Amino acid sequence: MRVGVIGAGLMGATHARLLSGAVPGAELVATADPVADGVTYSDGLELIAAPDVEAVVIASPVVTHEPYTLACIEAGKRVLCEKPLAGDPAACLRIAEADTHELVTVGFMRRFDPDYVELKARIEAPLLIHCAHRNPSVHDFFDSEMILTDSVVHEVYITRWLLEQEIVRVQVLTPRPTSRAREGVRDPQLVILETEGGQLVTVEAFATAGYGYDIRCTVVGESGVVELPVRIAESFQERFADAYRLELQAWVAGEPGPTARDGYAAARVTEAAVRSLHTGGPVEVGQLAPHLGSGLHD
Ligand code: ISE
Repeated sequence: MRVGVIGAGLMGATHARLLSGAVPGAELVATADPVADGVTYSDGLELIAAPDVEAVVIASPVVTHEPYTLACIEAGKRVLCEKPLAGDPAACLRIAEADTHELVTVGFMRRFDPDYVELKARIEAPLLIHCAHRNPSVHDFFDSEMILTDSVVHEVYITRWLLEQEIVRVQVLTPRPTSRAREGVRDPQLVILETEGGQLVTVEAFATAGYGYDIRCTVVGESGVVELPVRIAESFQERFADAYRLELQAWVAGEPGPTARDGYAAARVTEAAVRSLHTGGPVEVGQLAPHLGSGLHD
């Protein structure tokens, strides 16, 4: 598959490197970025239109995800779009509605992580999940809302995948901020998700934990507890190196992955979480667009 990568930042560079050798059947044929040196195109739309580009990876800023994803759908090209799928649920819905041929995959790579795959296989009659999402540090532009929309969105996706349940209610509580948090940023945060089946999920999100990148997940079931092994890394690229490679391999091989509907469902939950962050109370997620179907069991 001849792939073009839009965005030459951290994730674009990671995908481009993997596509140039680590992914059987893939060939990196073009890159695009408005400011980086050494790219094929400055405009992502030109890359999407290029006849030698069969499929596209979008790893550019979130505001560009909707126009680029829609252009790929229009051109009939498969696309792997980094998370979050778009900046708000309405944009995600427009993409999901346009994606009638299921050309869109969203970069929720954790479901390809071998530890999460094993965890899912061992879950029986789950009642509760406890998650922690700790980053050593984040960029200066990371604010309280991004902790939800950029970081916790992974737990939202992965708990829907682990439990095969939609999330119906969310509440965000915040302790006093760490002294490492930027002025006005609520870090850490405690997010409580409730599923349609009555399970509860807690997520401690700590964007400036300092000591390392540390992802935990403990599933409490009726007859036992299963959890991810503890693997403290320096960065998410290190912790999820296998997941990023396996995600691309699955995508190139045409295997199922996170869909545009998953991106839309996750955005609905993080939007509700942002509202809860500001009010402190629980917020209902509301019904997802029924015409998109369920899609929880892919
Ligand atoms: C980052 O954008 C990612 O996607 C990482 O997987 C996540 O752990 C981190 O919190 C995000 O900022």
